[in-house]
Amino acid sequence: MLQRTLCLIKPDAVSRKLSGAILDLIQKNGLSVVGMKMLRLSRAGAEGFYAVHRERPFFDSLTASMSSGPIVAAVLEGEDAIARYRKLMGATNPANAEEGSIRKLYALDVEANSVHGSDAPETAAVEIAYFFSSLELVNSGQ
Ligand code: 3AN
Repeated sequence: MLQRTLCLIKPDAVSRKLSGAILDLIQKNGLSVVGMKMLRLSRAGAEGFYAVHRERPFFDSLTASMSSGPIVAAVLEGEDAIARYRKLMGATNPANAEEGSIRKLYALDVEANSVHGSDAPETAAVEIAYFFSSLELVNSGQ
């Protein structure tokens, strides 16, 4: 099934100039970029994005780090893009991430884990709309 998913390259990775390397891995994995921008989230913007985690003990620190510097937001498209990109990201904690995954290669720790990816079609739709209007997305031709 052709799907779209939201990719965020987090401040820890953008600040270490890893955006190009991460996008290269994503594209070599066969996923297409159909929208992309660089922006800096406000604290309120990060809190809105991670609202489902509001009760988690790491919420304050996560939203502080996500608003600490620029991020790259991209919409990825491809067959089974959601699961394929989640596999390419690797486990949330880089200590458990698979060899060759983005988090194994680049994440610093469980919080500064370099990338975000939507976990289901419903969350992908909400998360893509958080950053992009339909006018900002192109057709990959797949
Ligand atoms: P994933 O990004 O792998 O879907 P989630 O949705 O459980 O993981 O967590 C969202 C984000 O919250 C993670 N990307 C990570 O930055 C942060 N996070 C998750 N678990 C922890 C934790 N135990 N301590 C600190 N930050 C965490």
